[in-house]
Amino acid sequence: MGAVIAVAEARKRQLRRGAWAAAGLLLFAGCEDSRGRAPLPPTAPSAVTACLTAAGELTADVNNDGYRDRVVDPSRVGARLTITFGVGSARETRAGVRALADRAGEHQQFVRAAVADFDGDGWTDLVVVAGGGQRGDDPIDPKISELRLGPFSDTGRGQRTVHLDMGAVKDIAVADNNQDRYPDLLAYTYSGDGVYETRARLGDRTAGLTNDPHEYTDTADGTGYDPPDDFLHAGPESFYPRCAAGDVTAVPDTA
Ligand SMILES: [Ca+2]
Ligand SMILES: [Ca+2]
Repeated sequence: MGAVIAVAEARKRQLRRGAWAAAGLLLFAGCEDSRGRAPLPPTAPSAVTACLTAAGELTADVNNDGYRDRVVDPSRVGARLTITFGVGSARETRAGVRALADRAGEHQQFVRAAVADFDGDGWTDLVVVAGGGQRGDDPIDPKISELRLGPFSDTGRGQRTVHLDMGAVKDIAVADNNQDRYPDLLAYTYSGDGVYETRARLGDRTAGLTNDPHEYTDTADGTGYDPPDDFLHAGPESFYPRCAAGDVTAVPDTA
């Protein structure tokens, strides 16, 4: 009799586990549906030439849908990065840093984002850093510190996510730190005890951005809360040609 009860109990537990697993799958599928998926892996180079407008805005097809997208960041430190997807087309939509940080960045105190083709494959990549503010003497690492390799979606979902171990980052920007014409990432980082410093993470053909602390290049030490001059000279200008006359206005059919 005891053995029969034990078998019945085991069966019930099995059913409960199955029900939880099914619920989990449904929940996961729901998330993916509501936020969309990463764009399909590209099978050919982008038909849209990445270039800079006269106003210095980067335009490229970052989500590989054939439509030109425009990237601006008036803050120059990643705080107000905004991407307009499908500029001038019927499907034009806009996404700021919180939307690009996706679900994980939704409730964070601060979000920073920057774009560049860090791994040199021709597709624009996205860096997202998000978390709580710095309080007190000890640095607080961000909750999210990621490179999302492009093409990426309007919710910031890329082909692959690379975790970046950059410490307590506050601001980020793209720059050519080692003057090799390839984009690197500047990070304004809290070192603790009121001291901030600027570090560069170098662009890397394999990883996208180097993850080895020995590859850091300290560019300046600073105290206080204002990013140093390095950030004033950062931006996409070094890495892209000026747009030709027809580049920015040409969009595919808007059906
Ligand atoms: Ca696009
Ligand atoms: Ca890339």
